[in-house]
Amino acid sequence: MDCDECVVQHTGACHDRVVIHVVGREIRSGSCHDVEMAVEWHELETIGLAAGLDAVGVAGAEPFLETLGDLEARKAAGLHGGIQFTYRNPRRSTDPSVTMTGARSLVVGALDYTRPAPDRPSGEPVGRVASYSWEDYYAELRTALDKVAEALRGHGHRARVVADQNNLVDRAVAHRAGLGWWGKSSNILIPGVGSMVVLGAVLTDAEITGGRAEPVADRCGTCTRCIAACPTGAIVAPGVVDARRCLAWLLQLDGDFPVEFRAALGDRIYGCDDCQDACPPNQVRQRSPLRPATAEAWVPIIEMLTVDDDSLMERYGRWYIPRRDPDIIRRNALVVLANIGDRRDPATEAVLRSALVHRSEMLRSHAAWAARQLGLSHLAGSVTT
Ligand code: B12
Ligand code: SF4
Ligand code: SF4
Repeated sequence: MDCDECVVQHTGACHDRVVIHVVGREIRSGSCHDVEMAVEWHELETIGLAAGLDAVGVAGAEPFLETLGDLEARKAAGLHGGIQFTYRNPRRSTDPSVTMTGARSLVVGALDYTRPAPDRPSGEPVGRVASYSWEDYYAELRTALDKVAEALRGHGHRARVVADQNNLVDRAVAHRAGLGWWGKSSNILIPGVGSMVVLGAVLTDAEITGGRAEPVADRCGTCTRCIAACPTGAIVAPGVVDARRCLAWLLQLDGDFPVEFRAALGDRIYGCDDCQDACPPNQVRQRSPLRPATAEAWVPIIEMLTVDDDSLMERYGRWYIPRRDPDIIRRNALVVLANIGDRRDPATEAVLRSALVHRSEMLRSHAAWAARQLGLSHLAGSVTT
């Protein structure tokens, strides 16, 4: 379809936009000049904040070349530790136009998940869940970004929400949009909010007027608390995490949990907050969180090792679990039990006995390690660790 008013025959972007807009808005005339081309930033910002986002920003959708270089260099150096996600296809993850042809802008949203930490339940071994997983904050984030996307579509543009997926480097987008700075922990910190935010974006072919901000300058200064606080020394240089040592990744790794990091895991059953808990800007927020506390901060380890696959996945299925294999959750639970269990507790002994004869060789060997750690070597017998 051609535009009635343009002097030249339509090719390229103008032609594409006319077709899209005519379809999207049912414009009767064939003129691209009927179409509202640019969208005002203020409108999108108002919608995003009203939908519950704690910060919104806008950035151009040009490729993230520095991050492409970092992904490739870290992958080549092995620092990705086998992670796929954005490392599987770095070019796709760093070039928004691969996900949406003609992408021009990115509207970035951050949702603050700082909540007061619920007390650890007493009386039974419990695993600690990292605060970004106490609730499904990504669902909340996507719902809010959907509102922004709807508004863009209402203006006749294409819009697609991308949050914590493999096709966009979320931190780089937030950094370009001037939402925050890159901390030495490698997390993005938003001034006045901190790093305990989940990040996502709306990709759109719309031109957005206004709202562009300069990147936020570094505010870490001489602080190095996150580096010192990491239990495994995974922050190998400012802003660089070696995933092979990061507990958050090791909990998501397929296969055996590396023996050398099992003790350092402590009671963590999903994710790790140490580098963020140590961070002074986060502590300010943690002392006066804006939202009430919720439930899923602690999970019962014995129960995890007792219930069937369906019950386990029903309760923890929203976690990232390799191959959706419930035995990975049990594997992690056995390492936690080894670290915090009470050898005199009959329930602990019972779950170890049962795991030692499990059909999974991985679980048998983790159970043997746990038994030995707890001083119950006699249970392990000849099962190898
Ligand atoms: C892979 C991944 C992981 C991996 C690897 C983490 C990593 N640092 O790469 C693992 C599983 C370990 C992980 C853990 C966590 N993750 Co994660 N993860 C991702 C994922 C899927 C991709 C990240 C990526 O591409 N990294 C690539 C590398 C190259 O980027 P980078 O690490 O940010 O490196 C930058 C800096 O080094 C900076 N840089 C370069 N030179 C220098 C020099 C200096 C001095 C400094 C300071 C910086 C700097 O440039 C690099 C980018 O070009 C994103 C989601 C997404 N699609 O983007 C979420 C994401 C990054 N994770 C997130 C979260 C919440 C976490 C955890 C806090 C969860 C938890 N509590 O357990 C931890 C934090 C661990 C940590 N310290 O990073 C959030 C981060 C929010 C934020 N405020 O930054 C994201 C954005 C998910 C989301 N959409 O909300 N994660
Ligand atoms: S998430 Fe935990 S293990 Fe990973 S870098 Fe931070 S403190 Fe270290
Ligand atoms: S702990 Fe200090 S160095 Fe690390 S991210 Fe926070 S402010 Fe920056």
